[in-house]
Amino acid sequence: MNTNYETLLFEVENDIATVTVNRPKALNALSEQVHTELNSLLREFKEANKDFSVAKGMILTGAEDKAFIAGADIKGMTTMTADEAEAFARLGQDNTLLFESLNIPVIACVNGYALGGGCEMAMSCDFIFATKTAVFGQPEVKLGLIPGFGGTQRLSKLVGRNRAKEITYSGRNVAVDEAKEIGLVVSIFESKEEMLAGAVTYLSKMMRNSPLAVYEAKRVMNEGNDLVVSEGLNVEAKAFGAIFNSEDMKEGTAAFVEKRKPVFTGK
Ligand code: CO8
Repeated sequence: MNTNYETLLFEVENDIATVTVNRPKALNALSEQVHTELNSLLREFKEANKDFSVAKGMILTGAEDKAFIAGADIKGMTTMTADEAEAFARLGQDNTLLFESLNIPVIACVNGYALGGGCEMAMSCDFIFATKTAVFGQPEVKLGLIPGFGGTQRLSKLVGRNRAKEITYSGRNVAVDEAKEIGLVVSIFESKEEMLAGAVTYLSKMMRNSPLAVYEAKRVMNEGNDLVVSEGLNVEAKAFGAIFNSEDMKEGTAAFVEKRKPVFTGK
């Protein structure tokens, strides 16, 4: 895999991949270059990791302490035409869909500002950890814009439509305690170091489970999010049946009966 990017850092340690948006001087704002590089990285990773050989969990974070991602790059947007802006929105949206389609759990580790596009990227991860200084929000209307990397859709699904409208129409900051209260954030940590260590601990625990079963749970839950319950139940039943053909299912149930720890292979 190509791991050399100008605006991203990518490393894998103990089966956990960490993607860091690395433009700290611009508070990690999402320029076209960031989204283009992220698109290449996620596509290549998805292909290479079909058998879980690259990583079994992923962390998305921002370089340094001040910001996770302070939004789309406002300076870059000032010269865009309407067509270019739509293409930029679609590129960013594609990256959110890529995070959702990865076969492993992805935790957004939010340090400092997660505004606009930053909040949107975090919401496309499986869940969000945050430091006590984290600040969320969709301030686009203050710039004469609307959210364009999925915020008009995903925030409602996470916190309810009325709360999402109130946050989006006002463009106000949402402090981390409120973000946890409304279900946007799962856990709050004292510092970035503690948060990253917490994410590694959490992912390591999940990695003792069948990677295939975790992926199927993620896939079915994400797919079901866009369906009415009866259709979602159909997707669930099909996946529940299909997983009975897996080696992991046979190993997991046999290990229980034989009173031993399972050894999962992701097959
Ligand atoms: N884009 C570009 N540069 C940024 C951004 C940004 N979003 N945020 C911060 N920066 C830059 C600043 O310009 C500054 O650079 P310089 O020193 O060269 O002037 C540097 O980062 C440090 O920022 P500040 O000096 O402003 O730091 P403060 O501590 O004073 O303030 C804030 C921090 C409050 C986070 C402030 O920087 C801010 O308000 N940033 C903008 C936040 C925002 O509005 N985000 C939403 C952007 S719009 C968006 O995300 C739309 C997504 C969908 C796009 C769809 C495609 C068309």
